[in-house]
Amino acid sequence: MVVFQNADKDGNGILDNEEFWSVLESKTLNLKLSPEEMQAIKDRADVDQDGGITYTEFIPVVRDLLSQVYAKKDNDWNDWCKVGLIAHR
Ligand SMILES: [Ca+2]
Ligand SMILES: [Ca+2]
Repeated sequence: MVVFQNADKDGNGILDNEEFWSVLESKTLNLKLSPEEMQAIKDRADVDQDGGITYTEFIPVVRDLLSQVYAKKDNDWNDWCKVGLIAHR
C-alpha cells in the first residue's frame, strides 16, 4: 500500500505514533479527524499493543476508514487503487 510505504519514513516496516498520525492527517486522505478519533483508531489498529502499527495491523483499519469516508461517493477498493492510495496488485 502506497500510503503505508510513504508514511513509514524510516522504512522499518512499522508505523510509530508520529508516522501513523501523518497518515491520518494526510491531505490525500482528507479524513478530518479529531485527536480523540485518531487516538481511538490507533488503539484499535494496534492489535498486539506494542505501540507500533505493522502493515497487517494497518490494512484492515485503513480499509475500514476509507469505506466510511468514501462510502457516499460509491467508491470501492479499486477506485482507491486508481487514485493512488493503495498499490495495484
Ligand atoms: Ca517506521
Ligand atoms: Ca502493533
